Amino acid sequence: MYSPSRKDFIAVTLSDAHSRAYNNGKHRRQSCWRKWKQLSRLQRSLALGLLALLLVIGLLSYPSLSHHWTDNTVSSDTDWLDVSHRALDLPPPPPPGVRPVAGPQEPRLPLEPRPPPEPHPPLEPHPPPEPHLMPDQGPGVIPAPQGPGITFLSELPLKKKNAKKVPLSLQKELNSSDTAGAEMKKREEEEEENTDKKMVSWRGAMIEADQGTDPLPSANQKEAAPPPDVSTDTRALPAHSSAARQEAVREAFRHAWRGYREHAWGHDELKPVSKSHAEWFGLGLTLIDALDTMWILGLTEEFAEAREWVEKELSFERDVDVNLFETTIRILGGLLSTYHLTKDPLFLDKAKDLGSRLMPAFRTPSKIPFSDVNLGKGTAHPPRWTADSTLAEVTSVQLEFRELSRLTQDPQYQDVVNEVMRLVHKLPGKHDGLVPMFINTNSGQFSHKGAFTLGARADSYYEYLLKQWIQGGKVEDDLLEDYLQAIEGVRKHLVRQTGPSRLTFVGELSHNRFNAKMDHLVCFLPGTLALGAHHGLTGAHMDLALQLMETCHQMYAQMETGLSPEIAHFSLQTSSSSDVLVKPADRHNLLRPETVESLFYLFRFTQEPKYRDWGWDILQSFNKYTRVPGGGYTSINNVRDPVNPGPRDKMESFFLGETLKYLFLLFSDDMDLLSLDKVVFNTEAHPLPIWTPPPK
Ligand code: DMJ
Repeated sequence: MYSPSRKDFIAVTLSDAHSRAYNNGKHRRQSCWRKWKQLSRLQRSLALGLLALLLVIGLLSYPSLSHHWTDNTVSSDTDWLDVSHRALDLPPPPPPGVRPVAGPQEPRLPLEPRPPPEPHPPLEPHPPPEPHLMPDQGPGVIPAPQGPGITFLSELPLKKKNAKKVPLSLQKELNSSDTAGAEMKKREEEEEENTDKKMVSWRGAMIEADQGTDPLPSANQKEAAPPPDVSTDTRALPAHSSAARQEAVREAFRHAWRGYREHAWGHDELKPVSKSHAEWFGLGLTLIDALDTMWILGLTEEFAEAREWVEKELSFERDVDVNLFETTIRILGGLLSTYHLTKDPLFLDKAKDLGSRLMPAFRTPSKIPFSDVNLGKGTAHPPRWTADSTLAEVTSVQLEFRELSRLTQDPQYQDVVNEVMRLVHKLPGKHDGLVPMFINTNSGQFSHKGAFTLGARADSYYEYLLKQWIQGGKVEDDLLEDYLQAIEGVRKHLVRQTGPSRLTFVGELSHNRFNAKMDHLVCFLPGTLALGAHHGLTGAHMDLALQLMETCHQMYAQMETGLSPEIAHFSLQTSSSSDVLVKPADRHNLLRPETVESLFYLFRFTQEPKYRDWGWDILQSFNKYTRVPGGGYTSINNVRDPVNPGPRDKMESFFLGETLKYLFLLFSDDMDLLSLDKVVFNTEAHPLPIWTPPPK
């Protein structure tokens, strides 16, 4: 049986209403017509005439009314004198006499477009990408640097300005290859094109468009298309901000790494000018020396690729003679510090393997190690011409071997190096704590006595006295005693001031004759003295550190290239026109780290901005005179000749292991990043943990 639903009811109701309305309208139209017909002819004519008149008046008045309506529409926005503000999302300019909000110190602010979204804030190293690289949770171990993830800036083509400033000799190198020249030209054209795209002109001001935040290409992409020679875009960061400077260090590292990766991958050193490589030990020296720097700088892709090489390619089972000291500070130190930063057992395994292969060096009659050891054969020997070892070399492997023992719980490593320190501690022949430069591996006695320096062959002996004391929790009194005595010896016999400007420097002593000569290597000393003062030693050490820091700075600032020579001579005559003199044979610069190392320590302890500025100047000079187009930095022959500094075609591994690392740390605002209360840097800038002292 059918029963109407609610839907049916609504349909019926709607259709009734519709027909009612229709009928009503029809009815209304019919009654109007009837009424019109009932009017007289005169009445109808008057009504029609009136309608026509109204129509004419309406047509005549339309233009002025319509104009008036248009004006009214715009009047609410009359404050916007220039709609381009809106296009750029800018606030309207302030009325005359109103100061911009930013105040006088930022006069350009009203001309700037909106700040780019998230302008690269996370500039600190970021947590590791893989679980096996998680920071250590255990006691006494360095946590991986914390911080938000790094935003990699998109890389822009090499600035034309820079290209023009390339010194003549480097330009020659560039021009020597037609391909390279053509590439450079193409890059310049691309840059011009890019510049056009980047800029938006607004009332004469050139304003940057959005900043890119593209990540670096992956390792695979790199293989397919090697990245161009580019400079990182730091324009979004305030000029001279520490973040911008850190970014500039990253950029320098990437540039150096690009050269190494393309022309020297897995080899010891890059020869950046000839775009080839050099071998010293055949152990990928630069790659390993640079591992922890990449980690600290947050260069995760580069680090991952290098790690893979260590895992798959690095083998110490080789018939190769290596220098005990260099291999220890650069390779063993690099592996140990990378292990501490990453907690990746790969690096500890490699360190153990290497450490055990270096042990034969200590099998000598005196227990003073030989300089060379064959990793594959397990044999060791002194240099061919002598039975002597260099003093700095045998006393600057201790931090690394002691740490290896702590990590492996195998005392053999620390036993051999502690024995060396014990022997040297009680050895006669020191001069108020100063030590000769050689020690005989047969007799265990100092040789070539009478010459004292804090430069080559002795430098890191002094450094490691203090640093071992700090590493061990400041309980090994013999180390401290030797260090304090040595610094007194330095003050008494080696410290002098120049005649003209009273610059304090550390000279040398040769059979009681003072020589006003200072190696650049000695510039580690301000940092070491400051570190000692920080750990509770006398303030007099800090005073000396500050004075020596000024001198090391002058060794750069007074050179035409802004780069220090390898050795400086100082004038003691007040009448002399210059404090710093450079002999022709000493004019080279090897991209050494000691001055920026000390700047890092002094900034950490004083917070004086000038130390950062000095470091920044040095980085600029490296970029101007040692940067090789296409990738890499080179040692140079002549720091006094800015037109032809004379590239040497060699990038030392310590440029990546030390120089750039210390520059990066110098510009870091995070004083807990590798805190100097928690880590001690070995002489190759590899941070190792300070041990928790045993309970007393
Ligand atoms: C580095 O290998 C080490 O810093 C060493 O102690 C001295 N020489 C170089 C850097 O100049």
